[in-house]
Amino acid sequence: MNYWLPLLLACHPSPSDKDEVQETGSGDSTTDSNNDSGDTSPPCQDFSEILEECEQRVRPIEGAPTDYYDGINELTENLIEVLHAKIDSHQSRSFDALWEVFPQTDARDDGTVWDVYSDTPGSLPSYSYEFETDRCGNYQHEGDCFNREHTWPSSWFGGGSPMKSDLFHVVPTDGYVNNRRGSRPYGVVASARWTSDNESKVGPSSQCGYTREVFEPRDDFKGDLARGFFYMATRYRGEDSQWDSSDATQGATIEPWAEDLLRAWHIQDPVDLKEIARNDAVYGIQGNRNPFIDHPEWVCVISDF
Ligand SMILES: [Ca+2]
Ligand SMILES: [Ca+2]
Repeated sequence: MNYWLPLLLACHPSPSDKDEVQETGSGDSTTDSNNDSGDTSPPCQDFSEILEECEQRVRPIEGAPTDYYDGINELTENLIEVLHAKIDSHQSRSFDALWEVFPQTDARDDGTVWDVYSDTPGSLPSYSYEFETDRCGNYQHEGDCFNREHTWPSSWFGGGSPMKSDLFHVVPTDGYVNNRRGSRPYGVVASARWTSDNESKVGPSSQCGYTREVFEPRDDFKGDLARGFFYMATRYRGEDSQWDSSDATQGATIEPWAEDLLRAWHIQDPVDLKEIARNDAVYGIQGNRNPFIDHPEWVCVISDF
């Protein structure tokens, strides 16, 4: 289906002549400026204002399934634990099988692959893929083929099952862009060192408290990817003893800077029809749901992923 996505406000500063933002040194995400020392670099990005608006701006979805969440609501004590128990023990497919199920979960209206690293909502993308014939394989350039992207990078969870093939975080994306992302955390790029055809970016982070390289997806998909992270933190909560840490995560928990970022993206890019359809499709395959697509308002209630 085609639909209009809301025009999203990009609220990050546009750096002019500096490639790198300055370290704040404090790691304090409430700092909103590092400009008091007389340098001319743009202020680092801070999300504290938008995060305060979570409950006002994130509204419940009309028509969300009720049977699945029987007895669970935003007043439920230990909501994240209760949701963990609800979505745990899903029916896992093999990693190989994902090639076969992607047409059910990630097809555009015209039957091509809906790749969030190349899609350009509202206009024709510069390339598109057929599910059967465009699987990677080798690639040298953007547009060569698609593969299976772990949006929560596999090195962060040790590559094991069932995480490796959990469709709530594995999506078909261009192989070359996937490779440029590597296992960088998602973030907001201060000054792009590389930009994909759909303006996904790689470069140093502009966020207060984190200045290393990040991958910034297109605005239209920031919320989608954030809700995938909230699913992962909930589904695998307490089952992460074999997981590695990363700059953005410790086991299945999300580090404060990354959690601020993902919560902001959740607010800025609300649940849309693409995600609702995908949640239903994955439910048909795995037997579990992403609660934060059905109930985005629950993200505001949970204090720590
Ligand atoms: Ca979106
Ligand atoms: Ca956390």
